[in-house]
Order: sequence, then C-alpha cells, then structure tokens
Amino acid sequence: MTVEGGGLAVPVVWSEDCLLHRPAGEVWLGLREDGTEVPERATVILGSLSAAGAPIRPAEAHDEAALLAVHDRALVDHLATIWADWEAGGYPADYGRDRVVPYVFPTAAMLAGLPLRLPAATHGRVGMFCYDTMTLVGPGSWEAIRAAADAAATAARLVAAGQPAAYALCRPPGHHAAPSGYGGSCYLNNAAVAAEALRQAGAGRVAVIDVDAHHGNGTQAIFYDRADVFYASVHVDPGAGWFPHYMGFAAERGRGAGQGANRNIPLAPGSGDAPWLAAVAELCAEVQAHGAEAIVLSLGVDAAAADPESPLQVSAEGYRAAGKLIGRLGPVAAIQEGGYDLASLGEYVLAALTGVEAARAQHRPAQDDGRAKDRLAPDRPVRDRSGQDGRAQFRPAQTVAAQTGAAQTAMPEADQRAGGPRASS
Ligand code: SP5
Ligand code: ZN
Repeated sequence: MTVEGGGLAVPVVWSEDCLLHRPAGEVWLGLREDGTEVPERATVILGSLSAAGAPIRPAEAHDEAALLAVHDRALVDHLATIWADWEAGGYPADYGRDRVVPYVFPTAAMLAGLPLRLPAATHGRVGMFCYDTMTLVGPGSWEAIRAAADAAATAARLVAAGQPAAYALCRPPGHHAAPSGYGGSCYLNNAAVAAEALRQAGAGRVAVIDVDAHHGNGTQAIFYDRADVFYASVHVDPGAGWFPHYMGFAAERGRGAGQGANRNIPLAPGSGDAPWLAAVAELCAEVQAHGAEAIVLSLGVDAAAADPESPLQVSAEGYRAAGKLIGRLGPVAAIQEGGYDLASLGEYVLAALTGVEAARAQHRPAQDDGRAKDRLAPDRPVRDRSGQDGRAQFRPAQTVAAQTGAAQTAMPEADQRAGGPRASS
C-alpha cells in the first residue's frame, strides 16, 4: 500500500447493481420530498476513488446465509418479495403508488400486549418491517440491497485474506437496518454482514466503529447482546432532537453477555473537528482495550460541514485524521454508509481511506507480508465461531499497535442532552 501522494491502493469493492435502487424520494412528515440517498452518490464516490488510482474489484455473490447471520428470515423474505407483491396488487398501476411505503405500524402502543399477526393486505404488512416513512422500495431496490451486502461481505473476505484494508462502496447504506426491521434509508445491515463475516473467518473479536453523523441503531441492535462484536459510534445527539430519536444515548452500553461492548458518544449539533476527533480517539481506545482483531468502519461522511442535513461540521482533514486513528487498530473493512453532499462526497471518502491506508502502512506487522493471502479462500469451510483455528490470521489491536509481531494466545476479556425539533430531524 502506498501513503499519501502516491495514490490510493485500498481495493474498492463495487457492483453496478447498487445503482438500480431508485427510492424516488422519501415521505417526511406526511409529504413526499426529493430524497438525498440517490444513485449519483455512488457514482461520484466511484469517480473520486478511481481518479485516485484505487483498484476496483467486483462484489462477489454470497448466498443468503451471509444475510441470515445478522437478520431474521422474515425481513430478508419481505425485502426480496415486497416489490413484486406491491406491483401484483396494483398499487402502482391502479392507485398511483409508485413506491412501497408503510402507513400502519404495529407499535407496542398499538398492540397493547396482544400478539403480532401477519396482516392479510400487502399495504398493511409493510409497517411490520419498515419503521419509518422515509425508506421506500421500488423496482430495482432488492438487486441493489443484495449487491451492497455482497460488496460488504467481499470487503471482509479481502481483509480476512490479508489485505490491510478494503472498502465496499455500498448503496443503499445499512447501519439503520435492525435484525428484523428497516429504516433510515437502510434495508440490510452491510456493516453487520462484514463484521459477522470477519468473525466467521477467524477473528475472535471484531469492532464496528461508526463515524456516520447518525447513530447506527441497527448495528447496535444486532450486536447488543454479544461480547465478540464491539459497537462504537460517534454521532449527533438524538437527545438534541435528531434521527434515529429513540436510540444512540451514552447510557446504552450493551446487555447480558454484551454488557460493556457498546459505546455511544453523542455530540451536540454543530460540533466540528476537535470534539469529533476526540470522540473518535476515545472510541479507538475502547476498541483497543476490548481486543478487537479486525475493524469494520461504518464510513458515513454526512458529518461533513456541507452535508444537506449538516448535523455536524467535520472537515475532510478531520476524516483523514479519523482514518489514521482507526487504521492503527488493525485491518479495516470500510463500509459506505451515509453522506449526501454530491460536491464533496468523493473528497471526504478519499480522505478517510487515505488516512486508513497511511496508518495501515505504518502499523502493518512484519508477519503480514503476504503469507496470509489465500489462507482463507472463499471455498474454505466456515471457521469455528470461537475463532480458535483462525487466530493466526488476526491479532488484537494492542499487539498490532505495539508491533510485537507475536500472535497473542489469550484474548483479553470484554471491558467489563435535549432540544427542540426546529433545526433538527
Ligand atoms: C444512512 C443515513 O445516513 N441515513 C440517514 C437517515 C436520517 N435521515 C433523516 C432525514 C430527516 C428528514 N430530512 C428532512 C428533509 C427536509 N427537506
Ligand atoms: Zn447518516
């Protein structure tokens, strides 16, 4: 890998199918508006990374086991079939409803303790899975959703095979997708797919570091009870009135076996580089203490100052510095999340990956000299979930940082605000 100035060597995993999802807007507070999660997001990022010399690798097809490792079958089946059912039901042709959108939500407040039933009507069923009105499904959505998850799994495989870092240009994004629900412009949780793939490839412990401007409620929910995948996020404070409103608070630290393996740092809206980077550094310290052997970076760049929602005010230099902090921790599978300012998106993603690459070049341990390549070919059997036989592949962050070059034999144990809605969403 090269350092700054020499072009980007991080492989960019991509599928043209990610362009097939055209949500055609979002329903916000009862009105359909132009959405910001548009196909052009992916094309500008691809253009920027290609211009920097990054190799583009195709997303490899994975079977649905990769999805079912982190999602309920009911959600996967819903997403795979809802457009066909919607079309067959005449919603576009007869009612002018050109996208799938929910209108009744079986909340705890509605059910009042009664069991959840599968509604007979297609339009009644959508709210069982889609928890907001902003996350529409159209004709090519499933192909793109599937391709994004494949890209994430491919990036994880490249890292497991010895790449110091890999990046999946996922669209649609994923970090708001929960075990059995979707929302926030996300359908399947690409970062969770990557984290689970790294675990199954032999990483004993994995950390997801989420720098998207919003809390990744879906990723948190997927791993909340698990000690083997640490979730760490810096985001605009939901307590100050921001999406996802119900989750992302500092008191959420994990549950049961996962107690201590979740860390949220909410920031005040308008926070810039200094507080944001201090938070990233704090998350990195926790991830290192947890003993993560591989990192999934949920790379949302909607903390950019020019982002249309602009909840935070982080510069491209800030993202590069964050990439450097994170790249020191271990091998990185970076997954595209949000980021909506088409003019600066490419620059921000490139900055973050440049930082990751620079740190990986400095901190790559001597034994990672290429011998690791092909050790985890895709047709090899899935490794034992304990990570026992994959241990040589990954080492805990503190070992990498110390550059001792020795594989660790014992993993460390897991470490045992409010405002009005005026300017926020
Ligand atoms: C992946 C990701 O970044 N998802 C973002 C989901 C949060 N979107 C909140 C959008 C709030 C509504 N936008 C208001 C538009 C006003 N014209
Ligand atoms: Zn976001």
